[in-house]
Amino acid sequence: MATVFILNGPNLNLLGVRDPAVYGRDTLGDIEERCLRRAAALKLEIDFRQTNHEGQLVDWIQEARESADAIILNAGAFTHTSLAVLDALSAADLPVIEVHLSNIFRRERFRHHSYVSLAAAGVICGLGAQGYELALEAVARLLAGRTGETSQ
Ligand code: CA2
Repeated sequence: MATVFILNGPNLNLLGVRDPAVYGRDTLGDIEERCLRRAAALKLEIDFRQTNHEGQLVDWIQEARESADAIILNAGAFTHTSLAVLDALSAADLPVIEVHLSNIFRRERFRHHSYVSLAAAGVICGLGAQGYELALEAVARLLAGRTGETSQ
C-alpha cells in the first residue's frame, strides 16, 4: 500500500482554538481523523505530523524520500519564507500536493507567494479541512497514473 506523508507546519497545532473565521472549527486532530477515513477508502496509508520547527520539517521531507510515495504539505508560514523547505521538496523527487485551509490569495500580499508551489504538482487552498481530503484523492490519482492503473 502506498504511504503518504501529511506534513503540517507552524501554529497549525492551534487550529480550533483561535481564528475559526479564517481557519474553520476543526482541530488538527479532527483533520487527521478525516484524512485517516479518506485514506482507508482510497487504500492509502498516511503518516500525519505537525511541527513548529523548520529544520524538523526539512528532516521529515528528507525522510519521505526514503519512506513515502507522496507528500501532502501545509507548510504554514514557512510556505512564504522557506527556501530550505523548497530545496528539500525538490530533492525528495516525490509528488507533492500543497494545501492551505484559507484562500491565501484573498489575504495579505505576503501570503500570495509560495516557495512550496514551485515543487508542487498541485495546490488546494481556501476549502478548509476538506482540502486535505481532496489532496488525498489527487495523490491517489497521481500514483495510480504512475503505475498505469486506471483512476476513477
Ligand atoms: O491557510 C493555511 O492553511 C495557512 O497555511 C495557515 C498558516 C498561514 O501562515 C498561511 O499563510 C496559510 C498559519 C497557520 C496558523 O494557524 C492558526 C490557527 C489558529 C490560531 C492561530 C493560528
